[in-house]
Amino acid sequence: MSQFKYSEQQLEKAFQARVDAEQKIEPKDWMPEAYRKNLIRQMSQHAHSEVIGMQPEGNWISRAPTLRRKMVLLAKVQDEGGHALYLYSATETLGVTRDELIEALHDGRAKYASIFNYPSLSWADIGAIGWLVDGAAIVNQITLQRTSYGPYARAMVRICKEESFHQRQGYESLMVLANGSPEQKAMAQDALNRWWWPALMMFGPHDGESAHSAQSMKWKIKRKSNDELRQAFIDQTMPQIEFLGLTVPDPEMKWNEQRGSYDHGEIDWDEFQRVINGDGPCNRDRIEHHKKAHAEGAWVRDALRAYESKKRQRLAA
Ligand code: BYC
Repeated sequence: MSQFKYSEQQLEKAFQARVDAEQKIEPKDWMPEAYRKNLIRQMSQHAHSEVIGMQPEGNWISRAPTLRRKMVLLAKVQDEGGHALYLYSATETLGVTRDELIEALHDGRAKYASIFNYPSLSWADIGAIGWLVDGAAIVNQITLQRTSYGPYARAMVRICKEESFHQRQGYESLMVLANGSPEQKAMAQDALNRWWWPALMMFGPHDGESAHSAQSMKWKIKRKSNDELRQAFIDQTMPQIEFLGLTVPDPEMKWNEQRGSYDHGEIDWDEFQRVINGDGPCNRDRIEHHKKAHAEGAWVRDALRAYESKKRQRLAA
C-alpha cells in the first residue's frame, strides 16, 4: 500500500511505535523531517569531532618518545580518520552530501567536541587524551550502539571496539609515567589537571539545560542523558585515578555512600559556552588547519571523481 494513503500524523504514530518497539529505522524508511535533521546534526558533529580530534594527537606523532609509542599513536590517529569515514557515510544516507557537511563545519554552523579546542602541551597529554577523552567517548558511544537509526548504531559497534583499545593504550601510557621519575609523575598529574574538566564537558550541558535531549530520548537517538553519562564516567574513572596515585583536580569530589556514586564540583559552564561558541584556546587554529588540509586535498577528490566517471562511461559503453 502506498504511504500517500496515510496522513502525516498516522505516519508519525507508526514511526514512534517502531522506535518504541526497538526496531531500527533504515535510510529508506519514512521518518519525521525533524528526526532526520536532528540526526544529521548529531552524527555530522560526531564525524567532525573525530577529524578535528586528530589534530591535538597529530601534534605529537613526530615527537613520540619511542618507536613503539609512535606506531601506536599513528595507528590511533588513522583509526579516528576511519571513524569519521563511517560516520560521514552513515550521515550521507540521510540525504546530505559530504561537501555540505564540511561547509557547515567551516562556516561555524556545525560544532565538534569542545575538548579538541584545548592544546596538547606535553607527551603526557597524549596518554590523557586516550584515557580520558576516549574513555568519556566510549561511555557515551556504548549507549549509541542502541540508537534508533540503523546506520549510526552499526557504525558505533565498530567504533566502540577501536575506542576501547584507544582508552587502554592511553591508560597504559600514563601508568608508565605515573610510576616513572618524579618529573614524569608530575607531567602525568599536570595532564590530568588540564584535561579533567574539559573531559566532563564532553557530555554536554546539564539535562535541564540540554536543548535536544528530551526529543532525542523520545526518538531513542540518545539512550542516556548527559548527566547520567557524565556520572557513569566519573564513577568509572575515579578508581583509575587512585590506582595511578594521582589526584583529581576537584576538591569537592567525594564518595557518596548513600547514592553509591561520587559527588563532584560544578563545571565552569561559562568556559564551556565560550569554547562551543568558537572562543576556546585553539578553535581558530583547528578550523584554519582543517580548511588548509581540505583545500590541499582537492586534487585527490578531483582525481577520484574523474576516475569514477571514466569507469562509469566504460561500463556504459
Ligand atoms: N562539544 O542539547 P545538547 C572522539 C552542543 S570524538 C561541543 O545537550 P545533544 C575522539 C550541542 O551540539 C567523540 N558542543 O546536545 C576523537 C548543542 O548545540 P547545537 C565525540 C556541544 O546533541 C578523536 C548544544 O551544545 N562524540 O571520541 O543532545 C580523538 C546543546 O547541547 C557539546 C560524539 O559526538 C560538546 N561537548 O547532546 C579522540 C557523540 N555538548 O548542535 C577521541 C555523539 C553539547 O544545537 N553526540 N554541545 O548547535 C552526542 O552524544 C551528543 O551530541 C552530545 C550532546 C551528548 C555531545
